[in-house]
Amino acid sequence: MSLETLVKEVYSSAKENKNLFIFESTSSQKEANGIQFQINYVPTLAKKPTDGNNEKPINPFLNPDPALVVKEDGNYRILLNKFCVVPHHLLIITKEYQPQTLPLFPPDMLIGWKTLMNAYGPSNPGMLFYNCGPQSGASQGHKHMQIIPLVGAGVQPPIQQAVDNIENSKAGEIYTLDQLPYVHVLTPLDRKFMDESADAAVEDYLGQMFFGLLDAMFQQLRFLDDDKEATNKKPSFNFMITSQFMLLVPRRLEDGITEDGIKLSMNSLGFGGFLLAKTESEYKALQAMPNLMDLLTQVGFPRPLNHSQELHQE
Ligand code: B4P
Repeated sequence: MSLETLVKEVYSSAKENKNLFIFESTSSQKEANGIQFQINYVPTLAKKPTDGNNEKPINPFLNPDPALVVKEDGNYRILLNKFCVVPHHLLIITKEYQPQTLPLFPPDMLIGWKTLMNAYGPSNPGMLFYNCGPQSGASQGHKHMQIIPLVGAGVQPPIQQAVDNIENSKAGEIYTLDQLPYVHVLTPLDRKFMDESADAAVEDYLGQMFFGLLDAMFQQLRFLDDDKEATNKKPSFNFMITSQFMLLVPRRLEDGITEDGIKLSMNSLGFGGFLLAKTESEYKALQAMPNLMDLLTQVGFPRPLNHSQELHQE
């Protein structure tokens, strides 16, 4: 059975048997620096069940609910997100405990890529993201990547609108985008090479691209001399990969504060162009922000303006 069919079947049965929570959302768009951000308003998420104030929080990924397991694959499990806003939201978790503070390694990247390419059908790849480290917006400490579908053939996340502005973009080169005022590094991917290559070559390629980006990210952080304390902390970053590109954004803080003084936790999805509001005041505060980029810049590292050109390409 194809992974796409398996995802649909396990999701339908988990939904029918109430093994997962589905949170209804409404969304609106708001433009910032030429990108149409999507603001998802999910009021019922504020009432999401928790495991109380346990001194030792339960690790939900060590013995996950079998009703949510889509597939066992070597050292990994592909699992449905128990608390989903977007149907068919998947997690790829390591079977054995590994900390979420580790970077992704080539085998993580390979299963991530293959799942991304097949979970929703080859013409509908989704977006994979990884919230790494204490300031990244992650709530679970057991290593997990996440994949959400992007509904509609060929659909890309809002951030693609900025990626499309790179002139003569070349796979494997590292870029920073003028529209993004926070430190980030991005590389377009050679999907044709990956479609036509054996797993071992794809794994090598993805590993090289990821570690190349990670190096470039640390290089950019070394340019910043105004926040040594933050850069010396355990590194946190948000990572995403689509069928087109990889993006890394280093994180300084978990929460941003809106003009109205409302605290909002941000994860990788924010940098892909998807923002989340759990209360009406959060939703209104996001809509009222003069520039949503300010929120992302607060939780990332402001980018020094005079470096924008010299870091443009490698
Ligand atoms: P983390 O990396 O640790 O954290 P997160 O995605 O930021 O979600 P968080 O858990 O902080 O929840 P939040 O209220 O912000 O990921 C852990 C993942 O494991 C989450 O997806 C979680 O739901 C899932 N999980 C926890 N316990 C589980 C279990 N027992 N079995 C299976 N899965 C389990 O956000 C709530 C939901 O909204 C999350 O799914 C989040 O990914 C999603 N979301 C966040 N921003 C969004 C946006 N802009 N648009 C749509 N959805 C969004």
